[in-house]
Amino acid sequence: MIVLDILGGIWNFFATYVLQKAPYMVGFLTLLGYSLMGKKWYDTLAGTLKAIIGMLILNAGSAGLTGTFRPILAGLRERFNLTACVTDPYYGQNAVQDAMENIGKSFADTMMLLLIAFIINILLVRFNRITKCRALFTTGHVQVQQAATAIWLLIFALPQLAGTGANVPLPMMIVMSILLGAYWAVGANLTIKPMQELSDGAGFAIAHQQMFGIRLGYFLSDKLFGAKNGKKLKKVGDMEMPGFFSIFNENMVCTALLMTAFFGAILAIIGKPYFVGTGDIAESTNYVWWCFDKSLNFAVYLAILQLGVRTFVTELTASFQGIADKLLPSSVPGVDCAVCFGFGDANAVTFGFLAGLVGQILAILILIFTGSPTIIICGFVPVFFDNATIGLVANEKGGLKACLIIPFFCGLIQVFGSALIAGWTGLADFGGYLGMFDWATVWPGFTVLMKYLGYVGVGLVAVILLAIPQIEYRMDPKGYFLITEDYEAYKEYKGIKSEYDD
Ligand code: ASC
Repeated sequence: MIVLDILGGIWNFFATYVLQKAPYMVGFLTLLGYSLMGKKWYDTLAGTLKAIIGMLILNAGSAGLTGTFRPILAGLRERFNLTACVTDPYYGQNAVQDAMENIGKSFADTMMLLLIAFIINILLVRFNRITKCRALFTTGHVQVQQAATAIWLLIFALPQLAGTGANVPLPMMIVMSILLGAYWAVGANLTIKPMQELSDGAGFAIAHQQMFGIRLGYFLSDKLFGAKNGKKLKKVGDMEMPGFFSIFNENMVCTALLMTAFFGAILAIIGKPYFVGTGDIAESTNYVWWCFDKSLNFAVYLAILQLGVRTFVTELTASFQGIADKLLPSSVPGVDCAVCFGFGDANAVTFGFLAGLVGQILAILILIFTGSPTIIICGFVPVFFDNATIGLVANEKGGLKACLIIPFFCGLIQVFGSALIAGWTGLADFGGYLGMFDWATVWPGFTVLMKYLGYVGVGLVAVILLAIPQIEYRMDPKGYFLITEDYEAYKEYKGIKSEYDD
């Protein structure tokens, strides 16, 4: 009994403070990796601390962005008295909790679900000579949000599995863990190629909420806008701006100017009285200057975020070699999408975001003017993190045009997809939905299959997911594992010459 209690205590501690908290999860993996490599204890300690601190810095940047700009976008809802559903992972999680309580279900099993799904992810990677999955999900906060949303979608699609009691019954837990675990392994795996190319083989994948979106954006950018007949691609970073416009070449300046224009417009629409009412500013505050200050802070948080990436990425990927050598062959860690903001053309982050914002705003106007029963308000997290990431990848593959056009369409899809699924499953009534790309496309698709085909649908979803890495593998059996094992050899094999080699 005592042993069990102690084990339970350790597990609880691990689940609460490590598994769910990306910085400590990254630190734990770094510690494990360096220990497996037999590094000196003080190097291991230093590396682990750097990884944790880097990730904490990244979080500070990300939280600063979200904390500053989320209230502004959400303010649009208040200002126009809309009963609208906000697309935001945190709002979405709260909405699920409220919705669960409303039908008398408890949310307490989420941690168990997370653990089982994580183990499935590990197993899929461990046996990757068969499964072809090469990426381990490490972003705990995202996993919690996804587990919450997936639970609701499954209860909606398969009410017979949900039972009548307060707890989620075992069969439902099993179905969910398999689907989620497979989604994590397969989704993160899909981002390996785009990320290795973007970062010139830094050795990470994205474990976030737009993994299918990244691969789709990568694919379409290449097909529609990619360099053809040896012509050089015109990327965001290649733009030669004349005269005044040359100041846009500087990332911080570009971000500051564009954000001032965009947020200035939104803040002008919302108006000062709203923010005086919320207590954000005093009556005497100069509103124009306040807006200017907010907009400049966008560039500040972005710079912080990039510093965080630089601090931790090398430690994590270098130490992960130990894990890949000893425990999970040919694998890479899956990390927060913001990590890729440290690579590629920095301005592509800003352009992708703004193009996505235009798409989302257009989609919202269409919803309003067509009298849609569900109105969406774009939350900051999906519109920024999804579209900036996809824009960055699109720019790398298809240049400036792709960087603007692909995120624009993603913006439309994020809003329409979220409106459909949140309205249909009833989450819109609770005020929020996760709203990120995969959860506005892939998961609604899964929900349709399961709702109409029942258990056959569940099987189909699992088969579809697991087939994806198999297909990718068969398209390039020689390069598939080489790309994670030895990127230089992969480049040689592919005849890729990267700009970093000069
Ligand atoms: C999310 C989420 C966040 C952000 C962050 C981006 O989905 O919940 O807090 O994106 O992970 O860095």
